[in-house]
Amino acid sequence: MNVATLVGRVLAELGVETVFGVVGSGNFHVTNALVANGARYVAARHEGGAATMADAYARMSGKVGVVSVHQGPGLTNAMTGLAEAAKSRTPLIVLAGEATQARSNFHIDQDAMARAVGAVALRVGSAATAVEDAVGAFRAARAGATVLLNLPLDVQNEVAGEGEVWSEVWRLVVESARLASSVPVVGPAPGADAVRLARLLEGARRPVFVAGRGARHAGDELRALADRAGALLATSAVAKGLFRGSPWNLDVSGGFSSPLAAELIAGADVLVGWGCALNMWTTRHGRLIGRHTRLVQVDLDPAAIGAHRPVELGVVGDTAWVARAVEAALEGPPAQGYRTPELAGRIAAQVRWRDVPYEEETGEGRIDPRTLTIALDDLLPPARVVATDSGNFMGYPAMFLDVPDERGFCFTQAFQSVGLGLASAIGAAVALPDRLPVAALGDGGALMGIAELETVVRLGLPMVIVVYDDEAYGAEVHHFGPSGHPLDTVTFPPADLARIARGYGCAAVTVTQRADLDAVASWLAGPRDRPLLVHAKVGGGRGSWWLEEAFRGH
Ligand SMILES: Cc1ncc(C[n+]2csc(CCOP(=O)(O)OP(=O)(O)O)c2C)c(N)n1
Ligand SMILES: [Mg+2]
Repeated sequence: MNVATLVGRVLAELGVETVFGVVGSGNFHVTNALVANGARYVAARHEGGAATMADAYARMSGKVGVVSVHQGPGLTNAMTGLAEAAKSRTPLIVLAGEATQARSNFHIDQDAMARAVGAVALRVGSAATAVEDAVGAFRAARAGATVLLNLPLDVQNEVAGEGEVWSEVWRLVVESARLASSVPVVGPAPGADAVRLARLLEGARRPVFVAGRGARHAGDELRALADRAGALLATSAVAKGLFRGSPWNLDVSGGFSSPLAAELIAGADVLVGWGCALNMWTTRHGRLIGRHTRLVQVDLDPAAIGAHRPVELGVVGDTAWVARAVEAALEGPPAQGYRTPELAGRIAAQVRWRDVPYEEETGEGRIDPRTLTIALDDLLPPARVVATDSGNFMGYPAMFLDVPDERGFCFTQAFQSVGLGLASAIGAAVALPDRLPVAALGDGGALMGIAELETVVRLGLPMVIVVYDDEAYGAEVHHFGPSGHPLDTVTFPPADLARIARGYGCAAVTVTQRADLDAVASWLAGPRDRPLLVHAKVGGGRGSWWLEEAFRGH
């Protein structure tokens, strides 16, 4: 067995079930070894797509994502997806061939590439260390790193011993399997800080919890604690869906908040961020935090406490564990807190965006994106996973599409790259085969990532791809247009996206008014044997109201 084969086998033994990639000579053996040992290989058409699929897969499955690429250009093509994964601390391993000879056409400084985007660069050093190196990469990923595991071409071909190597593998496998189990990682004991938080909550009249990525596993614990403390529940965008079904759910805190949600979050007297950075997005640059709101942050990472804004109290520890500790420390009967009967009625009637009245702007061959999205929300089955691309349109799916839980929304937006949405939806679909995958894209992002449409068709994914087509980079149009700048660089002639999609093997419909969505209902009725692309010609007259917020962040 050579080293490449050994590394693939070790990763399969560690529980890697799915690997995304584009195979060339430098990652051929490692990928085949994964497959030979039971992993599913998903061929992407571009490494940027492969990396994003693996990222989305990891987020939605809770498992380590693995992407396999050729040395040099295979890795450079993957970089945007890797930057997104690293910024989101997605547990991900990139298996990349590595040309160590400086004169090779494929040679680049791969370590520097990885470091530049916040990934950790590791290497399989020799046949003697191959098992340890592979396990080390898996463990680093498991702990929340995006890891580049370089596979130098000469080392790949070394012969790896069998006997003693395998006993070492099994020892490490058992150890790592423990790490990989679904038990949340536990940080230092919260102790006195948890008690302080309990006292703060006991004194609170209007507590609000905002849960972020670091609390996606802690929904039950946070609901239980919120019930005791009388708190309202919200999430950052990446944790959307976590509190679905609770009558006290305000949905997303930040630019996507409905007017009522924003009012109630800003009205909190104690606001606790759970595994949530409390960054400019989640707080609308601080405007969702009232002048007298006492701010608390709970995070596994001590460096995250107060990183974006000063907090009165920081509690270091796993969010589920801290929530349980705080609940145990609470004294007295459950408090009413923010949860008045009057407020329950207002939340039920007004907290959803679709219940906020608007003046419809459908006409002249273009559908209002709000009307479109609300209609889709009614048509699409609840068991869905929604992935969005970036752009002006992005707020519509984020605000008007309901999702069943925290695995219903795949938001690969830490790097704010356009073009990742379709691949995100593929990774999410592979992770959650029992749900209807929905990709929400702008025309710009759709055309940037369109190579993966063939992947959707080839995999037979029953995906609904909604393209909000304004024939423009709408984000730029709405940002620069009002000041009178020329917009020729950011506007495009019409493209027949439905026809393009049919060329890839999709079913497709062009939508300019509500009635055109009947075709979506027919597709949903079955057999759903090919994906459906909904080419929605949306009105481009106005920027979405959250966009202004986005540009403040530049
Ligand atoms: C890779 C990348 N290139 C460029 C940008 C800048 N940018 C932000 S939004 C946007 C427009 C996207 O257009 P589209 O997908 O049609 O969405 P729209 O804004 O029109 O709704 C661009 C080019 C970016 N964020 N990422
Ligand atoms: Mg557009």
